[in-house]
Amino acid sequence: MKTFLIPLLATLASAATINFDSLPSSTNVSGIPNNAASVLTNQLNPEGILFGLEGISAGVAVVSITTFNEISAPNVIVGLDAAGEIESFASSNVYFQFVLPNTSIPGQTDFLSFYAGDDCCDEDTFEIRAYSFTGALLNTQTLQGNSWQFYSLALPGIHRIEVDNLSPHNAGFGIDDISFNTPVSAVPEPTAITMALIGLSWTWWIRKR
Ligand SMILES: [Ca+2]
Ligand SMILES: [Ca+2]
Ligand SMILES: [Ca+2]
Repeated sequence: MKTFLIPLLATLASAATINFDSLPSSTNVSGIPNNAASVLTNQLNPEGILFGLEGISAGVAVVSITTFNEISAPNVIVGLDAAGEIESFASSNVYFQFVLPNTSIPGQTDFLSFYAGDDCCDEDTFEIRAYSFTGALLNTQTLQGNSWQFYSLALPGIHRIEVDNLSPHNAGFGIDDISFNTPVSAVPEPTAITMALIGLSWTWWIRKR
């Protein structure tokens, strides 16, 4: 019974939360991260998430900065620019996208949530945009406040996220506790395409007769 149940359960989508707390971190929040191992690009590929955007962002850095009062301590992530630097005091935009876990096949999820901001000192404003695999804009949310802002989106086909920092570029923000349902392939199944083609040729053949 057990051996039957496990594969069955494994096929159901489950939400994973990434809190970044056991990962190597940097302690600076401007310039090149002071621990190269803190830079994340494809290291969380087994979870189905990649950070950065080609030509725009070299990924994110895991940082430990106590003044942010992390959602989960001690770490949050901050954005990197194209050159791999953190713009003035944790101000770079954050980009990430989903893949089918353990592959480079583009993925999509139907549920995502995370916290953005910091619980300190200033007001932060974000425009958070969600895109489909084909690049269609699925959803835009503007979040603003002095403390951590909670973002949540339940929608089929979420492939890529942009967290656009609209605050003055010294206000600083982190992202923490990213949760999402296990990504599935965003690319149409080759078998589905083949079946559709077979169906079309069959119709054409019947009509020709
Ligand atoms: Ca954390
Ligand atoms: Ca704040
Ligand atoms: Ca801030």
